[in-house]
Amino acid sequence: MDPATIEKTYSSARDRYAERGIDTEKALGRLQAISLSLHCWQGDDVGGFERHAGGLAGSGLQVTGAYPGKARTVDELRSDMAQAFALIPGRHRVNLHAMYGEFGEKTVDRNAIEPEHFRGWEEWARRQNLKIDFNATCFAHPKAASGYTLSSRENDTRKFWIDHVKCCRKIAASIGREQQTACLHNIWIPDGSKDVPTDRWGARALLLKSLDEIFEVEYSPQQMKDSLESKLFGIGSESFVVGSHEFYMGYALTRGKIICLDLGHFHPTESVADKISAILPFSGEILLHISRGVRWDSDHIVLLNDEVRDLAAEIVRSQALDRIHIALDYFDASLNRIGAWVLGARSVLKGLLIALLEPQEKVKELDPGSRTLRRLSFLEELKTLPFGAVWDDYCLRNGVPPADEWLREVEAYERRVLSRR
Ligand code: RNT
Ligand code: ZN
Repeated sequence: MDPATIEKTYSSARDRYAERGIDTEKALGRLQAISLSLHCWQGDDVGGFERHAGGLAGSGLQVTGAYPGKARTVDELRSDMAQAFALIPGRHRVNLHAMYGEFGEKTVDRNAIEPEHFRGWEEWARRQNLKIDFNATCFAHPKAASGYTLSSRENDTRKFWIDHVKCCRKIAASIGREQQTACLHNIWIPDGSKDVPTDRWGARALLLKSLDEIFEVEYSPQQMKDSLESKLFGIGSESFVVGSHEFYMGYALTRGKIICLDLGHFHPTESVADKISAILPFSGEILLHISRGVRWDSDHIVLLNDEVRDLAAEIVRSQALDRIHIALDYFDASLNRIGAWVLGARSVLKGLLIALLEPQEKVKELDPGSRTLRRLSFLEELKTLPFGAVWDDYCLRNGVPPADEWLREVEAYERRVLSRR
């Protein structure tokens, strides 16, 4: 598509929206201010760069597919991520996991990792004008093979993971200090039981104790913020997950921590969009892991589906863009991994654009039950407005390919770089 056509189409789209009282320029300005946190782990199937990588056994995570060209080194991963960022409009963040440190020839166990192991990432991020978020890696390790980490009954194992998370928070704070804006540190643990447990209380009491010990060390929220990610079940933890939604809700709200809601971590018909207005009155912020579960928490690439649209609409209607951190979380190894990042990120941004193109006052006025038919009709009408033309113009302004033209660049990169791996 040539720029002149995009601009022309945009200008007629702008008029269509204006007729409905919607200012497309304002919406684009707001979209420009949103940063997504792009998960590095899509680039190498949650592998990491440790010398003794543990594999995902016992983690409840499954990556399927064997598409060639995955990143094998930190340089390859950075190059792949830079390529992805070049095709996503806007300024975004990079989400790291502790297993992606640069440990050189040494074996550095998880309870000994230091800020220095992430300096390379910091330098790269600075050059790329990206901010960093961070995650403790409480899986893919022999000490996580039992399926229990922070709630392990074995004191040594529990202590090991407590120390690991303490190291990670220190790293996050150091990153935040360097980048002069908070680094979000998320904790997800696989802990749980495949079959009927008999002591749910015991495991949860241990998790509570471990978390309290971890958070004894305080950091400035200007440097780092903590979030806790709940889950309903995992492969191998079907009967019991220690860090369930209720557990972390209680914990986060009583300790002033952020709750992380992953779209794949709830009952399939449960709406994460609905949870926002239920949590924000009690909590300053929320972290979202945008994912797409197909029949289970399968971590498929995010698409612009109803779930994403509903979630984006709810974020915007809540006037909570500054209180909600949006991260992506999926891993598909069956296709070009850079394309997976780009497609997912662009889909989320499109969802947000659609939400920003909603006339807020007007839709609120239509909320009363007596106006249901008018409300539904209006929302249906909004769906047919030409948001694609606004999106393409946004891409143009951001110097990234419009429509599906980014695909050509992903394919060229595959021929030029990935196919040689
Ligand atoms: C697992 C959680 C968690 C992980 C990443 C790798 O079910 O969603 O967020 O996907 O930390
Ligand atoms: Zn997640």
